[in-house]
Amino acid sequence: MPESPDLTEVTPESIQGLVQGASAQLESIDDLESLEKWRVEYLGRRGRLTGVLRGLSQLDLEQRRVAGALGNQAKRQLEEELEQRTRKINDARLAKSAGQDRLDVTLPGRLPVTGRLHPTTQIVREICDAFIGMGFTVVEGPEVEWDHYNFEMLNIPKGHPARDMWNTLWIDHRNEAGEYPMLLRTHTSPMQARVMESMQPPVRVIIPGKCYRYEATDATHEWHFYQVEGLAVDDGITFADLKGTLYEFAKRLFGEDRKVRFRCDYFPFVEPGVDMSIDCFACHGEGEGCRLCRDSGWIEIMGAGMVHPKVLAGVGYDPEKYTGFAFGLGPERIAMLKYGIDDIRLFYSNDLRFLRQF
Ligand code: FA5
Repeated sequence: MPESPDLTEVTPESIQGLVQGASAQLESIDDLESLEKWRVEYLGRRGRLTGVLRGLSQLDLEQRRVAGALGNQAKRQLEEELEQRTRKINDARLAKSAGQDRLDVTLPGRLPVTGRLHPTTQIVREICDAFIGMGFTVVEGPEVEWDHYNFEMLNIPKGHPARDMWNTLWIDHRNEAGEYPMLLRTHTSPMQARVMESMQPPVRVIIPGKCYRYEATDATHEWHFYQVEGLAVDDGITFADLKGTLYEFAKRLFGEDRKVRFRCDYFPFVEPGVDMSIDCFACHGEGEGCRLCRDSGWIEIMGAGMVHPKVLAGVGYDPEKYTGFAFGLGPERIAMLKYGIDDIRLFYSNDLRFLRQF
């Protein structure tokens, strides 16, 4: 607590002495906390100089006049010195922290880590865009499917040898007849029947989605992979429409000067059935030891055909009136061709070094 002033000592000299002592003390202060203590001691409500000024009233008139003027001048001086000292301490603090946390505005910025679309998603979208541009609509369907749609509606009854074309993962659930009616769909073709059951021609849809097969994996086979199915049904659709549409697709995805080749193939739900190949864009049929086409000059990219009349009849369409074409392709295999990826297992092994390249 500051001492009370002894008013018998309030002389010009004592005021000057008080100011000198206060100034000297102020000079040695270099933190804000001590500065506040100093302010309270001299200039606070009960501070030493404030006490002197308050006590002046007890002096006689002449003494009061002289001491009063000196006292007020002392107060102004100390307040000014306090302000200067405060500024000095603040500047020093700022300079110190600027030195410690120096901000180098010339450093290059740090990019935030952003995610990206999986390469399969990218290629599926690219494939869909090519068909959307030709008037197709995207439809999706269930991955857990009934035997009814995966096989029977596609002209593959129970016991049909063609079931062996699709090694199936069955759901562990028996019906009353002791059969397993549910499975993980082995292809996107079951959506053909589902779509046709839900609408009347004209039909023009593509169905991207995941499929599952009970298969050993190797460089070109995964046990889960994507397919993109296509279906067009209307009055008067011919094999020429199938060829034209798929030729246009090949050009949109692999370049204007692509050639396509159709060869007979068998799928129970199309008649005639074909596989479609594109000419090898790596060696143009002239390579020796070509990784892509194995020197055949052709790369197979999908199965296709004219929708079987039994499939049309099965969903209640009149096969005498309507015809259509369907196709099914594997996007991972397309991405492998397009980007030179030599092992399909890379897509789903979650190696960021692979995924970051797309
Ligand atoms: C089918 O699945 C037929 N549903 C395609 C079809 C649709 C034919 C409509 C006619 C009309 P396939 O089993 O060949 O056909 O498979 C089609 C494509 O799926 C293949 O060309 C391949 O790209 C891809 N595929 C098949 N099995 C695998 C697998 N294990 N791993 C990766 N991709 C596969």
